[in-house]
Amino acid sequence: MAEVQHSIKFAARKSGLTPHVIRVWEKRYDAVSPERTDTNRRLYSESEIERLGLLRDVTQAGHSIGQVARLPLEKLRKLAADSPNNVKVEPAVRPARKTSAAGSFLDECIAAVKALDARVLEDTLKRAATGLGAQGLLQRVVAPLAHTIGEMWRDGSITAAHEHFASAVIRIFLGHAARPFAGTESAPVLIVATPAGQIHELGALLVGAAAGNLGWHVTYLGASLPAAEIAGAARQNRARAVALSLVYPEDDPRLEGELARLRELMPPETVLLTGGRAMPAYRDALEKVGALQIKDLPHLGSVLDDLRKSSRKSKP
Ligand code: B12
Repeated sequence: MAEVQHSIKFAARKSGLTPHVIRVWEKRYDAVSPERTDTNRRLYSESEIERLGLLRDVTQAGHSIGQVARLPLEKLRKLAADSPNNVKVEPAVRPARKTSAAGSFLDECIAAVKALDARVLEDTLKRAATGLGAQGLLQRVVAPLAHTIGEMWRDGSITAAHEHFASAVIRIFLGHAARPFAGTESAPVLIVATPAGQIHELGALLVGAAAGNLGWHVTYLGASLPAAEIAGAARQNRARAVALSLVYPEDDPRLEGELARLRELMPPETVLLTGGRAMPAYRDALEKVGALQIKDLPHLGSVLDDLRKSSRKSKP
């Protein structure tokens, strides 16, 4: 009996990919070879749909589509089963394209990334800062831009060079953008870093820029710092809080020890704040050290306000 064949819509729903990603993976990487109807519509077999789902899982776990697209089904199954993030995750959702000002700044940024045009990217970020204010720039343009770039790299619509380029421009821009936000001498101090093993830095930069804009005195330490260094900086600057960004990996066995050491070495009154896409994976370890788990930048704003109020009250 002939195998049942399905439409691209069905294949997308079952595999958790978008039809756009399926087409790109087919055209650029030969990931699948669907049959065609008389009217040239794609038709996918059950095994091709399984293949697409597995490709989604392994790319989500960190393999690039170029490396895995043509692997035989058996190998893909094994790779997915061995992958450290072997959990079904919800299909990635790209930020909805709005026709709002933020949406069009975001579109312009994406076009500049595709064109590798640093001048246009910087200029667009500057205009977004003026048009939307600092928090609007960070929450509605830079954060969704980082997510979109990650998705586009994963689905193969941009290359690693585009991703590196965008990260470099955003990093420099946020470094400069944070300066005019720097708080006064009497402002409470926030130390921002990522712990050892966490090299993704944009989340930490976003947090530093957001806190600086809210009047905090930010000491930005950068990425992948051992606990003793972070704690030393917290003691030296009498920090009210330390903010850590956790992005990738989600299964680093050393992180629990790093967090415990940090809590032990930091002044007891310094509050530990954490956020980032990998944060939920370390929930138990974070609870053990009493870290506040903050879901996004607006939430950070209200936590920082509360901390500020409570330090004012406790001052003689
Ligand atoms: C830039 C980038 C890189 C750059 C990093 C450069 C740098 N110096 O930072 C480079 C190119 C080096 C890189 C490398 C890799 N990357 Co990368 N990268 C990204 C990208 C595009 C942005 C990363 C980032 O900084 N995000 C941080 C912020 C912007 O996002 P967020 O965590 O959701 O945080 C939000 C909030 O939670 C909040 N927040 C963040 N931190 C904190 C902290 C506090 C205290 C608070 C309150 C809030 C807060 O701010 C954000 C705003 O909403 C992401 C895409 C993405 N969706 O994030 C992929 C991504 C993180 N990378 C990924 C992967 C797989 C890799 C590699 C393994 C690729 C490879 N095959 O080599 C390597 C890993 C390197 C390593 N050893 O860790 C995957 C991770 C998938 C997974 N399983 O989790 C992602 C998600 C891309 C994807 N869609 O697949 N990457």
